Amino acid sequence: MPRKKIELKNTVESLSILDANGKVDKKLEPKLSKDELHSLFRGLLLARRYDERMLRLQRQGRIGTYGPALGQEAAALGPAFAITKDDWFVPSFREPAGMLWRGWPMSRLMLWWGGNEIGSTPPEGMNDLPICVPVSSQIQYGAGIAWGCKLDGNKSVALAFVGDGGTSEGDFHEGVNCAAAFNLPMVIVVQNNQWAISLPRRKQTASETIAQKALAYGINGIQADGNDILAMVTATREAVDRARSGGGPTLIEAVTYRLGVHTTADDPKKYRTEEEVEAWRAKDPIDRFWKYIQDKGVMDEKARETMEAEITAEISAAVEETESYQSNNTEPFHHCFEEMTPALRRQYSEFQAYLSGADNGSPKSASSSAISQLH
Ligand SMILES: Cc1ncc(C[n+]2csc(CCOP(=O)(O)OP(=O)(O)O)c2C)c(N)n1
Ligand SMILES: [Mg+2]
Repeated sequence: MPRKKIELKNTVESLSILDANGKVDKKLEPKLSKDELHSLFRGLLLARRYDERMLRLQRQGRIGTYGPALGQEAAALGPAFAITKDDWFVPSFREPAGMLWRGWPMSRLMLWWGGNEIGSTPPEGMNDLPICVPVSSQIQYGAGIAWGCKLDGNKSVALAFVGDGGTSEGDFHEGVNCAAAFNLPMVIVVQNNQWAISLPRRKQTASETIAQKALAYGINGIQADGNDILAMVTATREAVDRARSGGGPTLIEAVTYRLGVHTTADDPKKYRTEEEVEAWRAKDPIDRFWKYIQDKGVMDEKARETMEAEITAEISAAVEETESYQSNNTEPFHHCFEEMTPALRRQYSEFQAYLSGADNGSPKSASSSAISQLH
């Protein structure tokens, strides 16, 4: 038996199209119309300004905990852009850019972060799952949905997101292995933002890249610059085409960085340096795309000012809508099951008795503003 190199049929590449200075690699530049470039920029900016506003709302005590996605906008928006309405969008918690793109009302995302179940209701007609915090559960959901799509023969693809930390979970392995073994129409985007709370990427896995894990599963993998929206659109388009035409799943490692706190309950100064953050700030996904679209004549400073003003107004209207939402405190009972289970029905009537004060506990108002109810 000779000793020889095993040639694997799948490959792992790395892809970068727009560099940190906004300079494009002409050979790799995807074909996008001016309208598409304009709306992609708006999607990035909307997500950035939403994120900034959410952080302020939290600091003012007007929402609960918030997990910012600052710096990761392109890694979420590029993939969302590359799928259709009939494809499935399975987010974790750092994809507001993708969710807003898919039509989630901003006020609903705000309600979610305020702890209200209404925030888990997907936009009408969209195949979307809500924000989901259990790390790596998204890969199980995505594989299950992709399996359903394959059995139905409906040509839809499931796009699921997970973090670098999530790749160490059993759920990740089971989900990707299932998708690979059953050749399911699934695209897995790992947002490698270099940290899992305080654990750095280098301690997360001994693998040189996360993308190469694809090889062991027998699927294609690609490492894309996650701060380069053109690379993310291209990588996802290729993966979606492959999945839709029966070529199975793809693992996309989006190399990005969490510029902000893990959540508002975290202080990153305790575990990482300001120099590291600054080095990544120089690779900001929005700044480089802005240079690119200016060079292409898509937008100028004046058009951006108008866009900024529109976005500010849109966000303020969403805050107002969120804060005027009248909670009746019973949403969690209605949003888990199509029909309440007997145990839940019993708890529901006990809770109603509590709200009316009939149980001799502390009577509570059932109709103050949404935000005050959400803590
Ligand atoms: C199953 C599970 N275990 C632990 C947690 C607590 N937790 C929330 S986020 C997080 C780190 C996740 O890191 P990563 O996957 O890199 O995603 P990131 O937060 O960087 O986006 C942990 C441990 C959780 N939400 N779910
Ligand atoms: Mg991470």
